[in-house]
Amino acid sequence: MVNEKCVSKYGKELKACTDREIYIVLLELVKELAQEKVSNKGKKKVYYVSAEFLIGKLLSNNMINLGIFEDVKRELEEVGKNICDIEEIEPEPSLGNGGLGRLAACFLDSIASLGLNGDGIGLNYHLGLFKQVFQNHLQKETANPWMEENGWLRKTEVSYPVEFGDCTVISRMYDIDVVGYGNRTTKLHLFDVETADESIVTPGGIDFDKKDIARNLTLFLYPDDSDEAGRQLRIYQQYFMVSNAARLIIKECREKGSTLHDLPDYAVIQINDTHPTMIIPELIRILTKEEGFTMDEAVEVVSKTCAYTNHTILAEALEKWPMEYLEKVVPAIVPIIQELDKRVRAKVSDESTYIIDKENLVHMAHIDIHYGFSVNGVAHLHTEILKDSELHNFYELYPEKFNNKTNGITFRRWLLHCNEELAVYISELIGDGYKKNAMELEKLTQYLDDENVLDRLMQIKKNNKLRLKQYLKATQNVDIDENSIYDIQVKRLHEYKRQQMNALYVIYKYLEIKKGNKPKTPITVIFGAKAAPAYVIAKDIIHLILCLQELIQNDPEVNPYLKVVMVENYNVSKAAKIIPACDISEQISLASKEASGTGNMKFMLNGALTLGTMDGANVEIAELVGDENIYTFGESSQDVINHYNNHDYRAADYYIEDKQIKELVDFIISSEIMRIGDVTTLLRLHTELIYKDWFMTLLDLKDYIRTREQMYQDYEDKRNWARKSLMNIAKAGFFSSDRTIAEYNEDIWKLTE
Ligand code: 26V
Repeated sequence: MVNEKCVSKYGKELKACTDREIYIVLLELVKELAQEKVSNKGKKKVYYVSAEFLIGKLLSNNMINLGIFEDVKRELEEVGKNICDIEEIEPEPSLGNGGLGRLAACFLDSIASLGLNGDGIGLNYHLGLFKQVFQNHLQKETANPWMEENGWLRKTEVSYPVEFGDCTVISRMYDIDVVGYGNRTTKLHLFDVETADESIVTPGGIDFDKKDIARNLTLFLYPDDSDEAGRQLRIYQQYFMVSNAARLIIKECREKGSTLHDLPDYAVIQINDTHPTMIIPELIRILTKEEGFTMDEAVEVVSKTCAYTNHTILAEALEKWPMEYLEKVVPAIVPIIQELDKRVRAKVSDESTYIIDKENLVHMAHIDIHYGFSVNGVAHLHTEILKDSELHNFYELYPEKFNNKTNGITFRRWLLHCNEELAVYISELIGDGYKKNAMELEKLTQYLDDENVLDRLMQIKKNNKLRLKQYLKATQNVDIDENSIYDIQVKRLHEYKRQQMNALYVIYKYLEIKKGNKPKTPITVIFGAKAAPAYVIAKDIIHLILCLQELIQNDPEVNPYLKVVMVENYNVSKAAKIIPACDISEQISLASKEASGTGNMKFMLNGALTLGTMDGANVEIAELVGDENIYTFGESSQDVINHYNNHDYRAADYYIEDKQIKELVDFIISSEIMRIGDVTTLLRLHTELIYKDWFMTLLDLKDYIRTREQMYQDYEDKRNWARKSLMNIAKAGFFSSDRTIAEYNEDIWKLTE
């Protein structure tokens, strides 16, 4: 199959082709095959509108879903080529930041795999999220160009003018085919401006003229918003996305025979977090200004079409835009937003639910909740917190709108592709059925006491650890020991995720080893995280971790027993190499703060044991695997919420009253670390931890250390550890995004065919 293509494209046999040539041939082959697949052409369609789609590399995943991966791999092997080398050629699209964007990508895979009628709509950021490099133990951001002449994007005929207050730009839609597992596809529509210009970015950095909208609009995901121009640019981006989305949706529905008065029979719009919220006033604007609707009619139709997903309770992440920004950037929808606010005021007395507040800030989530028909959280606990506290006043108004959809992940990418050896072995044990029906993984529980199976499982883990070791050697020139415990925390950097608590544990262990208390099995602590460019404390935490990495690396007394590795530029491709190799999955957010987490599910599916707080989906993992197969610690979400309400957490009390805590925190400014790192940065972090510590690191530190120590001790009983690992794999079926999407469809979208 591949050989023929090589001959016809390059006039030479597969074995004579370079890896790049093979990559291009495979890309074209997959694109052809994808186009032959059918999309669901049902009457009603879901439009998943999202500022992020963290799709990752597509080649191998698409080949798996097309059912040609094995054949291609074999054909390459026969002439001495390796599919992994070909995979390395593909650039990773960097169209997302973290969980929210990766979730959107998993959802597209599941929508296609379940044969549902649904497309994604987003933006085509030329430089995506920044690329992270480490310099002098600090994060530095550079541009991350990922588009190539030969790529997945297909230019379409679709193009619209988008009017802002001070300019009009012309859009262009590009499509990526999303291949499902089976014979269906859907599309990811990415809008771009024709005038985007990468040359306005400073070489080697991420600075650009934030006011040159026609050129900068689709350059970066999350441009720095620490100044006014940056914040306004986000509004330009968001409106550009939803204006195009609204046009496309109306066009498609009309083509199918909709009068638009029956729009909810043809379309359901899932608003992924608040970034696409302006689609509500924009649709109302179009219907009233161009389609002859009365305001009442337009409001009713749009409210029955839009559904909102909330992904965070962090106050600083809930978008509120100053009215004056909207007046400048998107004046056309301002009267609509004012009208929507007026209608809320006419029927509701509770000021906390108003759209426009006393300071003239527009609360985007409030638009979604009043004028959408569904509000969902992303894990059971998260939804309960929304109902009980964060959105309680809205819940009282509209209890029927609230529902939970616990997140999921696609097993095609996060097991079949990233851990082929395990997937093949699972098939050997329980057949292939689990690939379509993930709940069949439960059949693995019959092997819980089968020593051969447990040994094989540990051997597969070891092989994955070896592969990661080789990868880190090749990419970062670090040596890790495949016989050590791989203890891993990879996710965006945020204080609530508490990478700093993990770092304090590393300090603890370092000091213990210095005292002569050596661990039985050496420990490798792996971090991977990007910090938002303007988030100072997050960058300080990266600095501390990089300093610890160096300190330990250069200390011969400690380095045989402990190693710290911070993986540079953590992304989807790196995740696929890291996760299968993990023994211990760090999910240590401050309880109540992590809406769900999805990394926790990926690690579990690949046989890692969770060390976590009772937060987000960890709670559901704990319920599924049982107490003996997970390690939980820390105060409960209710306790934490009480601390916030009572203002009774003072980090300084923990620091002053507990000698051990003081010793660990003070090590941040010890001469050992200060010699390696930057004094100002380290002092700032030290002060922050003692006098602010908004996310209560010190609250759970002792319990964390205790639980982590227990885990290392339990690791020594290899068989029992393997048993726990098997139990985690067996119970992971619930977290398939196929299940999540089936629930969205059942309860919210109600697609008829
Ligand atoms: C965004 C930002 C942006 C500016 C800086 C501070 C900040 C803090 C948090 C956020 C979160 C944005 C929403 C988000 O990504 N939520 C994640 O969604 C995942 C999918 O539902 C979920 O698994 C994660 O728990 C949740 O954090």
